[in-house]
Amino acid sequence: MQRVKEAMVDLGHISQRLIGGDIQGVERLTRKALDDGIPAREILNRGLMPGMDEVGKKFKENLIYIPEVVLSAKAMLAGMELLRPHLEAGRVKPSATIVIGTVQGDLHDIGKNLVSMMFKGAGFEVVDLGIDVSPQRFAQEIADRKAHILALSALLTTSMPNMKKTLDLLSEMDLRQGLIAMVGGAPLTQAYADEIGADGYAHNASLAVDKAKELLKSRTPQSIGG
Ligand code: B12
Repeated sequence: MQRVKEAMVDLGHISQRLIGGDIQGVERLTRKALDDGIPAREILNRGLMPGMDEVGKKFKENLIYIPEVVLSAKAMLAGMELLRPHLEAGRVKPSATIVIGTVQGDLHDIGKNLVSMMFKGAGFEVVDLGIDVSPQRFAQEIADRKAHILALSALLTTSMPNMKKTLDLLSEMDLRQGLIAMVGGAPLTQAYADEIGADGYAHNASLAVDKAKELLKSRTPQSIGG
């Protein structure tokens, strides 16, 4: 008897589940999409991300409130967790060490986690310090790990100044020389990055990888594998 093939997951349904804060639904459909052979990046870019964008819009317009956003964020993180091994696959010998974290006063970590995953996928050694990271902690880790790149994330206009505080402390401690400082997060701009003396800014996780490679290449042509 001929078997009827089950339909492939519609990635729009993942977005809808995410907007509805349905953690299990997002997990189930993400798993199914992977089983269907849909590439992890496509699931991320056409399923999870548009859902989170919509959540952001609704939150801004006061159509939903913090408890709903928390559920959607949890659903996003649950989906990302399933994609993680695929996004990080194909690791080669680490070409550089990156210390990454969300700056002090800021608890947003979805974007930072994505950037971190993409960096790992590109073969970098990533030390993720998490959220609400003080300038002192960043400085300590940069020194201890002999990191090549510092990647700072901020989602709040009120926490953005802590990026500058971190960079200023690194300069004071003589840790800024040779270190590439990258910044990112929804409210950031290239102009702000320039203003605080960062070396690089990127609008999303894929561009963050390109930027990191470009900056490394310009500093030490032989240190990066491409
Ligand atoms: C989810 C969310 C939350 C969740 C966070 C859960 C979590 N685990 O992260 C919760 C509910 C906890 C939350 C809390 C709050 N939030 Co909130 N939140 C959001 C929301 C809806 C989505 C953010 C997100 O995850 N986007 C998806 C990711 C993938 O995108 P991303 O973070 O921008 O990251 C990408 C790029 O920016 C870039 N990137 C990110 N980091 C880096 C780093 C580097 C180095 C590089 C190169 C690139 C890079 O690459 C990423 C991937 O492509 C935004 C709305 C929005 N439009 O951003 C509001 C938003 C950021 N929140 C906001 C506010 C006000 C708050 C609260 C103050 C609310 C309150 N009254 O309590 C608190 C603050 C808590 C705190 N101290 O941090 C405001 C900020 C406004 C402002 N001008 O500062 C926003 C913009 C909503 C709004 N329009 O009002 N929030």
